[in-house]
Amino acid sequence: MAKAVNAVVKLTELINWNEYYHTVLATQRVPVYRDNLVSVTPTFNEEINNKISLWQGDITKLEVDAVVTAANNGLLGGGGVDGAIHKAAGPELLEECKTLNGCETGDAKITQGYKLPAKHVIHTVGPKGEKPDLLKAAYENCLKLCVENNLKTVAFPCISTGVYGYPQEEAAIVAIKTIRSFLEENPHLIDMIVFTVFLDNDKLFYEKYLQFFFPPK
Ligand code: AR6
Repeated sequence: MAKAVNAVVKLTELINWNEYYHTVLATQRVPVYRDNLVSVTPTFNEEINNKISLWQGDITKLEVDAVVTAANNGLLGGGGVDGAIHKAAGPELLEECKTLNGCETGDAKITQGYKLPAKHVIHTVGPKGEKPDLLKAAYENCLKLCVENNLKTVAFPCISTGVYGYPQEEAAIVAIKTIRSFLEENPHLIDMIVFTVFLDNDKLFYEKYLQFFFPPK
């Protein structure tokens, strides 16, 4: 039977990065050509690899503690992933956003999830164009909010890579590298981080760089 279009996607339906590598990528592993990514090559860490997932789809469908949205400084709605999240969450989300007094670039704020399957929405504002420090700060501040609010599962979209024009490949590197550092420093604070990709080429970039920053066995 075909799945309903509005079906909620539970985390139990997703596979973690270890499984993804050994099944989906089994016959089509992508070599990483760039050797200037970090001074030290990351090592295999099974616990950390089990805490991340690469998933292609509509983030509004995910049943997680928090979904991250890529908003603008006003936090009053927009297009892209933010438009989709506001549409799916319903008008109460905008009402709560009006009380937040906007958000600085690189910072993040939290609200309820309303009609979304996700309990909360974390609103972050990524940089316009390639500004790695601000993009890194956006990911870090979202994770900080997760920790402060005891949220254990979170899904990120590819922040800044749509309307804000951050080059997709460079943004994937920053996102993955930042999450690897966070999980290494805080191995027990988060249970699952979902890298949610919407576009096919983002999926390829994430497959490529996850292999480098989260090397499987
Ligand atoms: N689920 C997952 N990812 C999505 C979805 C979705 N439903 N829809 C789009 N994406 P963008 P930005 C991907 O433009 O570049 C807004 O108007 C999309 O393919 O949403 O940070 C805000 O109000 C891309 O990979 O965010 C701001 O003004 C990624 O989400 C501005 O856009 C981010 O693209 C923010 O621009």
